[in-house]
Amino acid sequence: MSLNLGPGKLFRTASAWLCIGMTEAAFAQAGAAPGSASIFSPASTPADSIYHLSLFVLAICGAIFLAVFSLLVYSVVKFRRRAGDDGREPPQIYGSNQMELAWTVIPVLIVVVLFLASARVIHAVEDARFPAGTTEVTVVGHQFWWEFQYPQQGFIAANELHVPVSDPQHPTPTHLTLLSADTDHSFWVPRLAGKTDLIPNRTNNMWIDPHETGVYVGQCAQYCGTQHAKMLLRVIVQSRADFERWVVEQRQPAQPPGDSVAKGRQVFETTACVNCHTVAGTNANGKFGPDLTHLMSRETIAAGAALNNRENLRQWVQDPDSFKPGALMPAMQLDEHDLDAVTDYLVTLK
Ligand code: HEC
Ligand SMILES: [Cu+2]
Repeated sequence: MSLNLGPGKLFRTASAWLCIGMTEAAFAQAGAAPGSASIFSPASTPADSIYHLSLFVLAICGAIFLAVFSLLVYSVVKFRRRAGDDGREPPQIYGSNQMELAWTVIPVLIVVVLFLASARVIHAVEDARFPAGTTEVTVVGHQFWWEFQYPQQGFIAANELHVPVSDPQHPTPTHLTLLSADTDHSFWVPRLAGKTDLIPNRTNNMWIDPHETGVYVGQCAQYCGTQHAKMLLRVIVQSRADFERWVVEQRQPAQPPGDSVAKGRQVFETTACVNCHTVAGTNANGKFGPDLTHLMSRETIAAGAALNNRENLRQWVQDPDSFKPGALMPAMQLDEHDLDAVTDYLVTLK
């Protein structure tokens, strides 16, 4: 048997494992070019505070490790067994007040320092005040996708959270209210903030103020069922103008589709799709699955499990399990003709 592991492959395997939460690997699998998910490149105030706190804690722990490890190595080497030892026990020391005091007081001081440093960051992040113009988004965790409600603007999106960029001089943060429709989830975009859980019958909060435009990837960080690992999320940070443009588009009801897709629309509206999905401006007003009004404005479907294109949409409707085994959308058992028609209709939902 030959083990085919060149150094390049070993390195790639090791770095893939190092990817925080494997999010990057999961996105790479879906074929969508991911941004970084590294906690070491914060791009928003809460993530930045946490990053600096971690460096501080790491430095203190590193110093403790070095001190203890050097003493250990020193003792092991210095007092090792040598040829010609007489085999007697060394002198035993009992009740040294100095030693007892030293190893009680120093650790207590270290813990107090770590506690105060952490409390400061928790206070700064949790008790932040929000300037006028803060964007409000209510995030609802579902098995296994994200619902994003924009109450100020009055529309609902899914899986890809759009927010305006925030200039550190004049911050325009986004405040997130976190709810859950079923079980525990956790909202985590490593470059933007720490994790916060979404818990049924409880309201949690967090905020982000991304300093640069771009795509930030994250995922559900709390095991919530079989497809938890494919409950990915993307935050699309846009300039104020681009964000406003996106909001205007999202607020529109679905464009009335042309006659060419009338058949597909009819299939959609006369099957169970409408019980689970909303398409604004039609009789489809289900809430169990993602809002499809502007389906085609998303780059991925099924919470990042696949790229959003015609082929994947068709396959998704035919058999969601082929992307996400255990996803809560049933295979709809449409015949080939209806499947094509409904896919034609879906791709008009711009
Ligand atoms: C029992 C409820 C249910 C029915 C019926 C249903 N869906 Fe879904 N659908 C879901 C759920 C739940 C998801 C999210 C799955 C996930 O990402 O884990 C979903 C996801 C989707 C998506 C991907 C949306 C996105 O942005 O990620 C599309 C497209 C879709 N459904 C189309 C349809 C069509 C077309 C029909 C009818 C032929 C249909 N669905 C019937 C529940 C349903
Ligand atoms: Cu989850």
